[in-house]
Amino acid sequence: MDAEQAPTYNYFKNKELALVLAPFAGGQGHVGVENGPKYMLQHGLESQLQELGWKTTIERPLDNESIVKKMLQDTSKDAYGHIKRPNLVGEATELIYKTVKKSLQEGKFPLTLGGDHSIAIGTVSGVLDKFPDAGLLWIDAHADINTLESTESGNLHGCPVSFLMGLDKDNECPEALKWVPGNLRPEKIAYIGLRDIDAGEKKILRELGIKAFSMYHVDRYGINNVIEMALKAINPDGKGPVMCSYDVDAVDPLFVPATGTPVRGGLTLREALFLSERLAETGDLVALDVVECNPALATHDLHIVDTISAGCAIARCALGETLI
Ligand SMILES: [Mn+2]
Repeated sequence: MDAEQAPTYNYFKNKELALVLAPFAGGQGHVGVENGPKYMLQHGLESQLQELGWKTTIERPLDNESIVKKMLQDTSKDAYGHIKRPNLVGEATELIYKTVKKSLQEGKFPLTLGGDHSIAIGTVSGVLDKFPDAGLLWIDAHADINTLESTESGNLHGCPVSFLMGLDKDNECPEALKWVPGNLRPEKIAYIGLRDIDAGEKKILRELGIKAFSMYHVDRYGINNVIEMALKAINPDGKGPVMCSYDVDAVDPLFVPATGTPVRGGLTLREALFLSERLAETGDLVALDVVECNPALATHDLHIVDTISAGCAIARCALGETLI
């Protein structure tokens, strides 16, 4: 293939990486998930990625006076009906969106470290801005597709996919979240790892025909067939860009105990890493999130080590680390 035909999105060739830190907890109720990025850096993630050949720069979109002030304030009044902290989430995700978009424009692969999963409202919107046809692989125990109407908890980390798809458009939407383009199409989404889905979410998944591989499918077909089917669905010719938003709660709590909404019966650590390894092998990956590591939820130190090292390994494998 000559240079002109080479896809312009092959970030694995240039190996420039923007480590986007998203220490954000406003999409859910547990304190501590904002420390995920700090712990992953302390674990040595940046130098590990450099050893894989990546040139790294660190981006801190939330080092912003207004958002820092808001994150420290009492947010109990930031509500929209029973929806919690819509203004905080809206402002933070817009900052993350701009950073991811800029990184891609500069030829850098954005690896965003959460923080809770609401940050994906920003990261996926940034990717779709650069690559409108990108496929989205959402690896998670949960579907995170509740609408403002269907969410029972009112926590926005359970709603990012519905915002990305613009499912709330007909309803009133909190002002601070109106920046979200909401142009993600159902045929461009595939889930892996699901096992705790609300009734309202099941209805949405079925009605929109979204490809969803639960743990049942992992057991039935094996992890290798599941990721091939998922990639085929969102990237049929195997030539388009793919983004992955990886919630560490997809992995069984035996391996990843320190996370906000653990659900038993999840991926083994090897299955989890295999997904990352396979994504790297395709060369089509253009962005990755690793979210929901919450060191504060560990009941002993080993839980922190297990969780953070799993999160870092998920990132490294997706960026080219191989066993041999
Ligand atoms: Mn999630």
